[in-house]
Amino acid sequence: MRQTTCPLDCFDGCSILVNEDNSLKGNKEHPITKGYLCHHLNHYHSFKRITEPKLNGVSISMDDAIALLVKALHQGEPSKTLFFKGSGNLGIMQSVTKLFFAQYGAILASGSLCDEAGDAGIVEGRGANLSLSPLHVAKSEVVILWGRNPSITNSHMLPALKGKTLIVIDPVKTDLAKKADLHIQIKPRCDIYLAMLLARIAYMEQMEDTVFIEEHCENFKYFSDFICGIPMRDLMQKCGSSLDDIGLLLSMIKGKKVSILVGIGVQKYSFGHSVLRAIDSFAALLGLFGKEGCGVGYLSNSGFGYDAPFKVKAKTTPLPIVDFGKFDTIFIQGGNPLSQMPCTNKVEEGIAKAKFVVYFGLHENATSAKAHLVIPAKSFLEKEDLKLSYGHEFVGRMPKLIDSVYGISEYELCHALISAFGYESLENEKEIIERVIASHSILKDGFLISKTYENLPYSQGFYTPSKKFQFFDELDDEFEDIEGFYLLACKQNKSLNSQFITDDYLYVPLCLGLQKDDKVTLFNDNGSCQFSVMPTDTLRDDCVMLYSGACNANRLTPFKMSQEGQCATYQEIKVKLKRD
Ligand SMILES: Nc1nc2c(c(=O)[nH]1)N[C@H]1C(S)=C(S)[C@@H](COP(=O)(O)OP(=O)(O)OC[C@H]3O[C@@H](n4cnc5c(=O)[nH]c(N)nc54)[C@H](O)[C@@H]3O)O[C@H]1N2
Ligand SMILES: Nc1nc2c(c(=O)[nH]1)N[C@H]1C(S)=C(S)[C@@H](COP(=O)(O)OP(=O)(O)OC[C@H]3O[C@@H](n4cnc5c(=O)[nH]c(N)nc54)[C@H](O)[C@@H]3O)O[C@H]1N2
Ligand code: SF4
Ligand SMILES: [Mo]
Repeated sequence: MRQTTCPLDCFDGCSILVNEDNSLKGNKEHPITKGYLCHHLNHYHSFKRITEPKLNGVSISMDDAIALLVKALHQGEPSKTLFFKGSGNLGIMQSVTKLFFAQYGAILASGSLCDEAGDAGIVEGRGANLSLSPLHVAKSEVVILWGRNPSITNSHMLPALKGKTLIVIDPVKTDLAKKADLHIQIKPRCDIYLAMLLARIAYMEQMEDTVFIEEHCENFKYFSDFICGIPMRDLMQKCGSSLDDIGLLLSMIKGKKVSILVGIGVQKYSFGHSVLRAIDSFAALLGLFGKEGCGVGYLSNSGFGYDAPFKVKAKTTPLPIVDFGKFDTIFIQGGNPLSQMPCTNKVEEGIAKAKFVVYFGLHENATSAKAHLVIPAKSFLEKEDLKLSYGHEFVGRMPKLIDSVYGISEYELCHALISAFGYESLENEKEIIERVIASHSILKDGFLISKTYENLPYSQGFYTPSKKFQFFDELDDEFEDIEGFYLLACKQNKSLNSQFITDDYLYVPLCLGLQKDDKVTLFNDNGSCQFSVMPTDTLRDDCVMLYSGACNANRLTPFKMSQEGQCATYQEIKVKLKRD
C-alpha cells in the first residue's frame, strides 16, 4: 500500500495510506495516527483546486506563466521584490524556493503569524523547544491544557487524555473544558500573572523540587525574589482568577506526573515570549522536565537537530508587519495574507500598490483574487517531500505518489527560475530529502524518529550554554486595557486556517441578548466591520470570538509585532460592538 504523511499545519503529522483509487485513509500501524484522519484529509479530494495558471483572470499555459514571472524578475529591482511564504504545507521542500529568491537578492519575509513569540520564550529558558508527544503525555496523571484546544487542533492527543485528571485554562468553555475536572475560565491575556501566582503559592507551600532546581536550573533566587516582590493583591487582581481555583489546581497536581500542553492562545500578545517563560518557570519550580509523564509541550521546533537544507543569506523584513506597499513585485507562496495577516486594511492597501503580485498555491482565496499572476501548486501527493512534526517525534516521508496533470511543484518552479537566471543548479530532490533524514533520524520499532527523542526530552539537561534552565525574572506588559471586548482568534474543526470550510460568524456571549444572524459592527482604531452573530454560552461576558479563516477575521487585529520572535499579536487589542 502506498504511504505518505499529512502536509498540513497541524500537531499530528498523520501517517496516510493511499488506496488504488487515490482515496486516503489513516494508517492503523502508526503509533500516533492509529487509523484516523480528520475532516480535512478525509475530504481532501473534494476541495476545488486551481487547475490552470491565470494572468489577470485569464487562463494561460504554465510555460507562459513562468516566462512572465522570469520577465517581471528580470525587469524588476531585487530590493523591491518580496518573497512571502505561508504555512499551507509544512513539508521541508516548501522552502526550496528561498534558494532562488535569496540569490536573486529579494527581501524575505521572516518570523511568523503563529507560534514564534512563545517559541522565543521557551528557547530563552530551555535552549531548545522540544515536543511532548501523545505517547509521552499518555504516561501522565494530570494534564493541563493551557490555551490549547486539542479536540479541534490536535485530535490525536485525545486518547492520551483519557483517564487523566484534566485541567483547562482557557477563556472559552471548550468541549474539553466542559468535561474537565477544573476549568479556569481565565480573562484573556492574564496567563502570565496566573503562572506567577501559581509559582508563588507553590513556593510558599514548599512544593518546589529543590534537587531539580539545584542540579538543573540557574537564577532561581532571582525568580523567587521577582515573584515574591510583587504584592500578592496586585498579582491576584491582574490574574483575575479566584484563590479557590488556584488552591484547587495546586492540590490536584501536587506530587503527580503533570503534563502541561500549551497552545498559541496564551501568546497572541506583545509579551508572548514572557508568558511561555513564566509557564515554563512554574513547571521548572515543580521539577517537571526530563521525567516520565511530565513536561511542558508547545508547538515545537520540528527541525531541531536536522541539517537545514535551504539555509540562505538574505535581507529580511518581519513578516507580521511587512509593508507590502514598499515592493513592486510580491511572490506569495502557500499563504493567504489577505485573510490571515493581522490588520487586513493595511495589507489590502499595500497589495493594491504593488505592480506585480504572484500567488502560488493550491486553492483560490482572498489573496489569489487580488494577484496578477496565479500559479497552481502540485498537491502533497504529487511531489517529493518530508514532514518533521511539531507535535511528536515521528518523521514522515512524503514520496510522490500521483502524476499530476496540473500545477507545478516548488522544486520544479525553483529549478525553472534558477535555470532562467543561470544560477547554480539544484541538487536532486530525493537526495536532499535523504540527506536531511540521515542527518538526525533513527529507526525505533520500525518507525523513523528524530534522534533528539531517543531519550526523554531534557532528561540529559537543557540546551542553554550552561545546560541549565534559566528562570524568568522580568516582563514588560505594555497593554493599555481600555473599555470593550477582547476579540479572540481561535481555530475550528472544518478549516485549517483559511483552507477548506470556514465559519464566518462572530461568536458573542449570551449576555448581549443577540439572536443568531443579527448584524453588529465591531470597531477599533484599526477599522470597523459588520458581522453576523452566533450567540454562545461558551464565552465570558467580556469576549467575542472569530475563527481563523473567517471572512474579515483580521479587519480589527493589530499591525504590531511581538517583543521577541517576530510574531503576530492578534489579541493585543480590544474592540467595541454596535448593534445594527
Ligand atoms: N482543525 C484545525 N486544526 C488546526 C488548525 C486549524 O485552523 N484548524 N490550525 C493549526 C495551527 S496553524 C496552529 S498554530 C495550531 C494552534 O493550536 P491551538 O493553540 O490549540 O489553537 P487556538 O485555537 O489558536 O488556541 C487554543 C485555545 O487558546 C484559547 N485562548 C485564546 N486566548 C487565550 C488567552 O489569553 N489565554 C488562554 N489561556 N487561552 C486563550 C482559545 O480559546 C483556544 O481554545 O492548530 C493547528 N491545528
Ligand atoms: N484572525 C486570525 N488570524 C490568524 C490566525 C488566527 O487564529 N486568527 N492564525 C494564524 C496562524 S496560527 C497561522 S499558522 C496563519 C496561517 O495562515 P496562512 O499561512 O496564510 O495559511 P492558510 O490560510 O492555511 O493558507 C495556506 C495557503 O497555502 C496553499 N497551499 C496548500 N498547500 C500548498 C502547497 O503544497 N504548495 C503551495 N504553494 N501552496 C499550498 C493553500 O492553497 C492556501 O491558500 O494564520 C494566522 N492568522
Ligand atoms: S490535519 Fe492534522 S489531524 Fe488532520 S490528517 Fe492532517 S495531521 Fe492528521
Ligand atoms: Mo499556526
